[in-house]
Amino acid sequence: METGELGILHLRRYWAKRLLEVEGRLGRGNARNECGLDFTLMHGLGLGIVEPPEYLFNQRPSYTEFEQWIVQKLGRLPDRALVERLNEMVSRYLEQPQRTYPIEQEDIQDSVLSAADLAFWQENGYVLLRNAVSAEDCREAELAIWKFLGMDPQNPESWYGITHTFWVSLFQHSALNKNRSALRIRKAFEQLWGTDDLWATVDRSSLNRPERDGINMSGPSRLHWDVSLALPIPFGVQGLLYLSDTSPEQGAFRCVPGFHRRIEQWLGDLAPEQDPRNLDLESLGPVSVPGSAGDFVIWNHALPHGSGRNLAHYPRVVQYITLFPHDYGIHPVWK
Ligand SMILES: O=C(O)CCC(=O)C(=O)O
Repeated sequence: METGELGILHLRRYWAKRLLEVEGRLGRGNARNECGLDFTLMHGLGLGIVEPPEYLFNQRPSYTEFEQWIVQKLGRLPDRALVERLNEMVSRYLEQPQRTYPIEQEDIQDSVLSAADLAFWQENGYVLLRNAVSAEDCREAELAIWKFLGMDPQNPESWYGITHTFWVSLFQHSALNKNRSALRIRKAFEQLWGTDDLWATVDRSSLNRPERDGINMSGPSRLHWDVSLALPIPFGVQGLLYLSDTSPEQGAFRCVPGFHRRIEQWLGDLAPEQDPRNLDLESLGPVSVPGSAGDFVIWNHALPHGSGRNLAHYPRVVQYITLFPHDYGIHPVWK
């Protein structure tokens, strides 16, 4: 496989596929099911999956320019150990069959979720890991977000400019990166997947403002799934880190407890004309999951979930972080 200056396998193919997509020429025949590979490569490199396609679509750069853009975004050359780990991941992705998760047998050292946490997880499909990150690290990340948005945490008038909606597209920041590599978060994901061979997402953050003039500003407050509902739904998890203390009425995360255990039956019982995503999911009984700054929520992606409406006085500030194995199942059909 041809590599460029950075020596990263599959990167050139990723670049070429995105450019074909811009031109509408990436047919089914052009690419194997490489969603998981593209996903892991971009997150593993530290870029995430939002900025690289945006840059490629807008600029249509040469491959050399793309590599230069990566170095400039990261503020450094990817180090040798990372390039080696990525290249090994690419080879394994292409050559070895996917594993079925969670893996029961692997022995995870220094666990952070207790037996009671794990029992709660099995039953409810979510779990709250207290003090996943220090108050200081949360504060750093929160301040980075306020600064990026050009808002003053002490001045509510500054919160309601027209440009901010809910999501915060700040990806490259040392405070956010530090949280992505927090040890307690890593350990919790290792316990739930059953492996320590995990990659961290480089995802967005969000700032969920108190409602004003009766306008709901709570982003994805409608309950939803981020995974395909084509059966079978492979095991998967998502996570968020509270950067500010969050009471239940302050737009806390919400989900339907235990739905991962009955989703397949529920989907199977729907009439063919019923679209699960457009049904009244509120009637399924969602709960709010409040937390203090530094607490981390992990949920099974089969749970309908969303943010809550913020009826309090201070924004809820959150960083999304998920750790995942490169070969976790992604259903090829989106439904
Ligand atoms: O921010 C939240 O509370 C929910 C986030 C969400 O719905 C999502 O990540 O899909």
